[in-house]
Amino acid sequence: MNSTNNISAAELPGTARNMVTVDDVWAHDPISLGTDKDSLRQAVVDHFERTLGRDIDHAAAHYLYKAVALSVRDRMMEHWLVTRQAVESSVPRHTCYLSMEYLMGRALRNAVHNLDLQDELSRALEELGLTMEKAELLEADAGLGNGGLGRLAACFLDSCASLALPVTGYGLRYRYGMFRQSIDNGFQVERPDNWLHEGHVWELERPELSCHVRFGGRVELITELNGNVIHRWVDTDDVRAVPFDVPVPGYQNGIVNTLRLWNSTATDEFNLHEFNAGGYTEAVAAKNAAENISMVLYPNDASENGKVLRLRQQYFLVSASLQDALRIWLLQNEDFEGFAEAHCFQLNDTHPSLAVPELMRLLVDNHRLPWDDAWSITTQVMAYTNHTLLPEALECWSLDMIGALLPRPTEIIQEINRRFLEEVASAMPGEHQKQAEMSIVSFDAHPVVRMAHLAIVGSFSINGVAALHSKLLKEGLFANFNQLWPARFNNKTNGVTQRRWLAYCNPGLTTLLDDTLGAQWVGRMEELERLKPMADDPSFQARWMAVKTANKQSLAALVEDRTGIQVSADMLFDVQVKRMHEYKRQLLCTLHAVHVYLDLLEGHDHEPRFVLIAGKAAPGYYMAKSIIKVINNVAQVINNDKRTADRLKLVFLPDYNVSAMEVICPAADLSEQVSTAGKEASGTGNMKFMMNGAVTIGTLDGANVEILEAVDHENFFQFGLTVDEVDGVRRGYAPSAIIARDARLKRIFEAFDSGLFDAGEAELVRSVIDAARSPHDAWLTVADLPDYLDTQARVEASWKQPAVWTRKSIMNTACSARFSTDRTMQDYNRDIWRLQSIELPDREID
Ligand code: 26Q
Repeated sequence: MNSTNNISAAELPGTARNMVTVDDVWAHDPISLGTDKDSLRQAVVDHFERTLGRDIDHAAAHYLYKAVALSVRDRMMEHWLVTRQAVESSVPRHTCYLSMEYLMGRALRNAVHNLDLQDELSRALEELGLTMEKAELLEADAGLGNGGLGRLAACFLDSCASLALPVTGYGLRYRYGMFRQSIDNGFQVERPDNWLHEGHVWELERPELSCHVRFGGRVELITELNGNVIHRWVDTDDVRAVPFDVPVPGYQNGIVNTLRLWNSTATDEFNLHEFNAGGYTEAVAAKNAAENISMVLYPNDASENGKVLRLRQQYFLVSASLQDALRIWLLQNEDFEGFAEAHCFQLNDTHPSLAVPELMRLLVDNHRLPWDDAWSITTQVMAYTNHTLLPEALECWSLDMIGALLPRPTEIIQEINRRFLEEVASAMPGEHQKQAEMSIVSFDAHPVVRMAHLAIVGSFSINGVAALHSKLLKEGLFANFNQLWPARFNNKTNGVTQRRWLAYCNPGLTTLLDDTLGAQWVGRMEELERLKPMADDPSFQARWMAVKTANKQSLAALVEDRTGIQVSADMLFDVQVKRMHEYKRQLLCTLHAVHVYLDLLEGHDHEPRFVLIAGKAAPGYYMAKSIIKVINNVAQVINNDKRTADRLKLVFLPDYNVSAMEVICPAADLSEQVSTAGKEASGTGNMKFMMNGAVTIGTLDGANVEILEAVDHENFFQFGLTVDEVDGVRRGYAPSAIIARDARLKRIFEAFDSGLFDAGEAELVRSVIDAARSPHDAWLTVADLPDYLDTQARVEASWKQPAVWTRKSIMNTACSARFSTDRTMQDYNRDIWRLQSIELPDREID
């Protein structure tokens, strides 16, 4: 920026009413930073020497990444400022996406491509004797999420920025993200993910926008002179919330949206109070308690009930984010007239559902709105997305615990519930059972707050994440609510961003698509349909398979690097990567590998196959961890057998994360999506694989149903029980009878019973295998196994005919347009958010 400018940090936008405008800033700095090769090279050198104080010839590798990232960040800054001002000052409506998780992965490659810097920057680095690839690998993954839900939030942000939608992400800046997984003697071992230890180039701390969040204390009733009774929440332990902003660049459109992550620190007042009481150590300990809130991501992808720290995290996110939204509103408005029309808060599952009582509290207690006005606003702005059908994953908090931690929000929850139950009683007179079922606070001796009910009652929109999932929500879990408020329920099928999950992670295929279709497909996925006529063209097929083979070689290198196991790119790459969970049935895939292995030993030939499994188990989920051990035991036997070495390999790849998936999904031939029907809400890995030309073997579950609809049976290997069949099979389920009548199953289970895969852990292995053989197995693994083995045989028969297989592969990519989050975001925007796209000031964008 020009040195003559006279704008101080305190005057920057968002801090005061007399805001500096973009035009003011640019009047001082009319010349944007150069994006040509020479400017970029100079920028990298300057950052090495001036920002980082290193000598380019002798700098530790990490500084190379940092200097490159800072140079890219500089070029994002002015776009960020312009976008922020456009959003805060001129868009009529804005969405705040509230999520406990954002699984962003690495940022550099995405930023470089979205700013269209890749060619010039590569050339600049080449002149410095460096490469982009090398720089990129030095960035730590931002793993602030568990899996599907967190990555979905990241894909949403990318698509919103790319569509110029005014959407801000709000989340927590966890000091430790998703744990790092290593495998020791076949067992999962967790290590902390200290992802910030070398600093995080992409975040900007904004202490001037900090706010306080209250905990504990008690509620005082005060009668004012006019007779009004007001509630004062007093004697609280306050925590300071400090925002760190992360830029979210759109795809070559000049937009840079914001992900605002809250960091918790102690407040000065709080310390002072303790110090005055002479309690130095208590004060330091209290500071710890405050800082603890954003310390660590809970590594469960199904709710872990009852942990007070988790509740503190949820309220901290919600309170800080809503205070922020109200602060911004009040910069330009005197009251809350028009607030509802200008906002939407999208709740990513029930985790932020305390937003409902918190917005009420802020409006009623702090801003003195009458209850009915505040409720009208709240129910016009909140929208809830459900991500699970598993009843055990529905969040409930003990009323006692919430009441102690959050006394005033709890009173508000109870008042919301009282009014809601009145409404139910008049809409469904005499149906006491239903009233009890629907109540936000359960009617038990030890009442719990049902967070899904709180979210539903407070929201104008409730959506599931795939067509089947949304239908099952309406018919099952939320049937009573659907009867009361049918218009609130809707479906928004998930997607993935084709930029990260195709264009950037699969440059080989991108080049082929660019050559064939023109580069505009990246912004308009429907263009991929034009591949269909080429699906049988031998020369196109040859190019297609050459790309796939090269990608398989890259994955093979990663596998060898991490596990020492060598696999050939000629093998069928059969991949199941996702969180470890019984319902996802990694066991099916493993049992099939055992089947193939035993076949080979008996002299029946098979096509060479590489089975890759990866995923993390929640540290407290004993069964999921045991399954990892079983997979590793089986892998150990198979991979050490010279007789089958050129035919079969089974690998459990440790530490699955976003960056690993960027290497895995371009290399897969077969995508395993084999959950018990009715259990997987949507799945999104299924979409990443499909886009990259993998063929799915899958059950009719989640978004698999829509993938099948898009590609047709010819290009999808469907098997297994349907949702409608599952309950029938459960009654009188006798897995041992199914095993007894199928020689293949008998042989598999006998191999386990023989101790072949025990590796000194007979009891553990037996517990996993016996669970699958139990009539109480909720996941019906054995019920689906015969059809699964048959279907794998059909897979192999197709794989034997390269032209047939390649056609399926091409058709999968060709039909993947509807699984872009660009489509998903347009659906949310049409039906829920109703945002206008951001209009940037009329000036040239590089
Ligand atoms: C809740 C309370 C306490 C501790 C942890 C949690 C918790 C955290 C994460 C509960 C659930 C999650 C994550 C759930 C998740 O990832 N669900 C997946 O969401 C995807 C995106 O919609 C779907 O595609 C998957 O089907 C669904 O399993």
